[in-house]
Amino acid sequence: MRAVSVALLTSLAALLSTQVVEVRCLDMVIDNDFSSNSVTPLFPALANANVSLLAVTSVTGNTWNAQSVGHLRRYLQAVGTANNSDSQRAAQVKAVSGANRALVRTPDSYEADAALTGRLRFAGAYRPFNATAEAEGADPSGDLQNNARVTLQGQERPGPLSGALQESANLYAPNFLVEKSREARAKNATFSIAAIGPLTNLALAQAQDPEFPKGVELWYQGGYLGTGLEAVLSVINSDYYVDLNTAIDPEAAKAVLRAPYARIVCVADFTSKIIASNDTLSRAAALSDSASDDQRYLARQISDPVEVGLPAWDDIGVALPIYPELITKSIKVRLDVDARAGGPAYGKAFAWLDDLAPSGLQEVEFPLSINETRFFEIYVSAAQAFINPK
Ligand SMILES: [Ca+2]
Repeated sequence: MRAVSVALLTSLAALLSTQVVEVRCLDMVIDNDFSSNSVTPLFPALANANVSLLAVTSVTGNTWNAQSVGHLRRYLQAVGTANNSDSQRAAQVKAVSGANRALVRTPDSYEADAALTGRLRFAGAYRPFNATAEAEGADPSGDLQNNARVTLQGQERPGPLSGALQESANLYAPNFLVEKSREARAKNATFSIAAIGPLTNLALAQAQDPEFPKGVELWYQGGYLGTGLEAVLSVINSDYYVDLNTAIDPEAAKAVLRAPYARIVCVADFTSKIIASNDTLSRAAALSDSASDDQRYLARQISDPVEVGLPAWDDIGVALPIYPELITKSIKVRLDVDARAGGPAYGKAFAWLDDLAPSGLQEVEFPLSINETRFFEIYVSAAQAFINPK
């Protein structure tokens, strides 16, 4: 009997120690083109104590980088104010400014190519300059020469920078990423980048240090393969089924997706089908009676967005590296981006099975579906950690 008990205890201890080892500790950077109402992708990373968020980096995409990093700083200030461990961890996160423009594409080249390449329903920073909208606080677009302008007004404006935000104010994202990869490689480790904007910062990091990709697990919200048909099925689809991050900077996307990252996952087409229900949004944005101004501000990002009903593209792009078990079906492909300007394939991704692919392409994991119920549970509880903190 005693021998059995000892064996049982030993195997229990082994089981427990295995479980301890299996708690994921993830070093992570989120790289994004922040615009209005884009705080929610930060929540799952900030709310999970097993995620070490090394920084959040900014890039040009939906708007110019200067405006994007302004939004980011405001979001990080709002999440860092509650007196609990999640908020204290969030207050330590760096905001790092990145590339001001794509490698090659500009608003002018986008317009000049449109007769051959076609148009984007939403063209982000490549939309024409709109002085009236910008005077009212809208995200800047067009006028590349003056891309450092910031139009944030009222509650959208970040306050004076202090702490981690001040310390990181003069960092530059490509340099920062190169350094983090060097540090990881020196420990024979990797860190994860949730790249939920154009890949310009990563392409610039690679140009600085060809070894950079080897220290990085890349999770890219882009590389859509099925847009050809989906985008013509309805007007809404022509907005939702666009590989915008790739289209904004096709040359960067091609360079990055061909580079030897430790892992590449393209979080693409399926995300455009995943849209939070009104019930999910109201649970995520629920406030207590004693909510602070910052908590009310964060709740409005969800409950009163500039545009309603958008897919959870970026939220999924950040959640999957933290919770890869959400993926229910995935394939492996060899993927490339067409970066030849002046034709309909410019900025579009293509893929092949291994044995049929052109040479020089990386293997890419391509999830096709996730556990949406569980994803939205994480979405709600992560938002509530900052909107209705305990
Ligand atoms: Ca984005």
